[in-house]
Amino acid sequence: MSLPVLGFGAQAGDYDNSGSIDLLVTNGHVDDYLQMQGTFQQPPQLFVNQGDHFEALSVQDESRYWSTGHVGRAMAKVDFNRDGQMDLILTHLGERSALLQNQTSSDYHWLQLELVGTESERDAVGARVEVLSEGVRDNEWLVTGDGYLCRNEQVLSFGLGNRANVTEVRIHWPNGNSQRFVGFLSDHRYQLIEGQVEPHLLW
Ligand SMILES: [Ca+2]
Ligand SMILES: [Ca+2]
Repeated sequence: MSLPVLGFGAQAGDYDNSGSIDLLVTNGHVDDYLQMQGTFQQPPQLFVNQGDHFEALSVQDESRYWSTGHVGRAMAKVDFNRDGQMDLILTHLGERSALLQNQTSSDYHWLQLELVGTESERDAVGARVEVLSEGVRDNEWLVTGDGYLCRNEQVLSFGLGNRANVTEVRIHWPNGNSQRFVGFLSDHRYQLIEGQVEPHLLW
């Protein structure tokens, strides 16, 4: 029987770059009532997208972070080590913040995009991005206000699964203009500047 949890920070993200977006949530109760007998601290959860349902995954790691209780609050996504896999920063009550390095063993491909507006506002918040790879079209919006008490790294990260060939990227900028970019290699991060023709390889 699983214990009830109270969720705070939550993120939708493709932790293994399979192309299916998963769910992550940090938990912890609001008050440390004596009668609650230890449920003030609760473990975080990862729910894996199985197509028609989500399944809780028991995450094993040396730190035992995922199998022990915390009073979790904010959860933000960042790829701090630039390996294409989404890492997490979490804050807690009564405990130092945590930086969790994603050590998932995965050969799936990915593409990361940073947008810079010129005619649109510089952060390009509100842009819609389409990535076409091997006949599959993925969509993402560049938004702000990403979660409880936090903001994600401002990058759009696409898990491509086994699709290594990116055909094109279409940006629908906030001011209504649309633009098409080509010439991408998967497993890299690019910067796309509104009005410029070529994508800029960052890493
Ligand atoms: Ca996934
Ligand atoms: Ca990473």
